[in-house]
Amino acid sequence: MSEKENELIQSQVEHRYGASEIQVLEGLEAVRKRPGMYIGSTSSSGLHHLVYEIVDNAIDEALAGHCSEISVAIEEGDIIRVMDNGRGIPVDIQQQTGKPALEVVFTILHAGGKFGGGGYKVSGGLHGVGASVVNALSEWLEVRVHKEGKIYEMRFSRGQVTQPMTVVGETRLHGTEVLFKPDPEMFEDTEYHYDILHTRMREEAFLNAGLQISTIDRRPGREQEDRMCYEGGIREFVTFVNQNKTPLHQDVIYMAGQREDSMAELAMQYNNDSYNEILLSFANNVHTPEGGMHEEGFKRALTTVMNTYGRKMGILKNEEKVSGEDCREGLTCVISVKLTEAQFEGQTKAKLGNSEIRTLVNSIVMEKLSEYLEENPAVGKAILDKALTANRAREAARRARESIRRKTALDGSTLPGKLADCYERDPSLTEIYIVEGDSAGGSAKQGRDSRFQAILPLWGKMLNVEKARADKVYGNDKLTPVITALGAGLGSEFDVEKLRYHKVVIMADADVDGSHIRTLLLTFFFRFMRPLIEHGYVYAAVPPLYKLVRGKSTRVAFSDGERDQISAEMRRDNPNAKIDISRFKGLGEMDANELWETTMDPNTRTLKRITMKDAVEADAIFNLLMGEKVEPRREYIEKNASRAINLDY
Ligand code: 1YM
Repeated sequence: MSEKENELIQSQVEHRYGASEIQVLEGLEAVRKRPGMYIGSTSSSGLHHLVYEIVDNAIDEALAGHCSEISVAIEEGDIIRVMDNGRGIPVDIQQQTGKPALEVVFTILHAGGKFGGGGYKVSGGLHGVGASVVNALSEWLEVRVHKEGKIYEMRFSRGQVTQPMTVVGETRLHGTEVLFKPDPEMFEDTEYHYDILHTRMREEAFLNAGLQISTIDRRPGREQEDRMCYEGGIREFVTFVNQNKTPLHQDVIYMAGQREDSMAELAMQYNNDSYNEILLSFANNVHTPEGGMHEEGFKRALTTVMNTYGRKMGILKNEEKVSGEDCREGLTCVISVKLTEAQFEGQTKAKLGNSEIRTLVNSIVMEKLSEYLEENPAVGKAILDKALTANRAREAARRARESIRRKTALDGSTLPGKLADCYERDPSLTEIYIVEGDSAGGSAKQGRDSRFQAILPLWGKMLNVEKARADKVYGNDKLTPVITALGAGLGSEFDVEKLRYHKVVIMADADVDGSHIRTLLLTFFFRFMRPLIEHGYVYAAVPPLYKLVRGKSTRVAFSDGERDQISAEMRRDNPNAKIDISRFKGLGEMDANELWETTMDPNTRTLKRITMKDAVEADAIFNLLMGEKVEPRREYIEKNASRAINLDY
């Protein structure tokens, strides 16, 4: 039976159209020629993107109501296995091409869900190009489909079919399994980071209420597993973000609505001990850190509802008003919208442009939030009181700023004494390295190219930004040099046009202290100079971890994997050659030359651009480290003590 069927499939496969074959080759060739165009980059972020592309198809299947479980595993050798319990990718022969749909999905660009389907297609994907791109960039890929009693299997190598679709067994299950090994010829690094996949999958689980997503690391010595399923969806997302904070009210406020083909849901909760605003927005499950129409609709409605309610309840007197910023102080809010044709705009295509969504979100919040506040007057009063306090503090901060400005301390006319500035004046060409510790600062000053690189050493513990209101930050002697050196002010008066450098590089050791300094600075930028991060001006320097010396030749490695690879390369002509491998203990240990070559020379260094997501995470870690809750802090420190190096937060 199955043999006959295989023969049938085989004969149909053999009777391929030359033209479609050529189209496949050209398509996949294009992907291999310019991988960055399809997956953003060939660095670690592109490598992880491959997984999201495959998972997106499984999530679409869940959105269509046919799949309840997805698992993502890293197997030995950094091979990825994604499984779902959906209907299984169609295996029938497609008329236009004469090939099984399964083959088309994995070999033709932009094939995902565009045919044979129908139904509600909300795949957002920044690069939403799907399975064929992953296939083209994999050394090999295997797919198995459990469907209608049979297991169908197909294999590929670098996008080319190596085993046509074959029935390999019988089954009572249904679903799709994809196994692939990213092509080392295509990626700078092929090591997967469990934490990156886990964080992303957790986000997907929050955004798809009730969907169970598991992540598993099966690499020897690093085994771990997380199972995530949130019946409460984005409500639980808010609870998760606020876990180390003290809420102002118990309930997470939830609102949802739909119009025509679009739907929107929001969850929000205010915190008592935080002045910070965290607004996480998503369109078709894609994070939109640059905001857009859904955020605009929310912000406008929130301000209107609060002022109307405040006046009605007599909390706001006469001409008193609260501003949008006042209304969002201490707020954590998640907005998720789904729409058929999402338009992504902005510098990093991370901003939602569809204006109909602004109207939808606005009307949901106007109606549902007013209703909630009417029904829960105690919560309503607490929120309005908080906004009023914010308003008064902002007013006090403004007065404090004015008085300081009169003393010209913060307007950039007096630069900090520790700053070694550069000669170039055009900010788009200059960089500032904020360096932890005086000794590393010394090496950096000697090693830099002073034409365009400025160095600012920082030392000692910084202040607890979370507890400091805007009016206190100004006087702090650790942060003032950063504010003055950047020259763009802070808070609502931060003016990116005045910024003196368009690359702000945080250079700290790859250890616990270094990670604290990074967390502190990122949290500070996130809270008081947010446009700096939104414009992509903040970077983390990535210093090497190892130095390898063989005779006169010296190389450095940035990860354990790279260390092993380089050491093998250095031994290629003589397997017994002696290679001296040492670990850099800190930046302070490198001389000026080493620091320049490994960490500062634009031609050879690695810089990690900090995204809003990194900053939000730094902010969460900061709360954990500085907040009042002892237990989560102890857990975090215990969990991280064993692996002091974590540049991926
Ligand atoms: C582990 C990855 O790809 N699951 C998956 C993909 C599809 C379907 C089900 C599916 C879709 C449809 C009908 C439809 C895809 N099908 C296609 C195409 N998991 C994974 N599960 N039946 C099954 O969209 O109508 C592309 S993806 F195009 F062939 F329909």
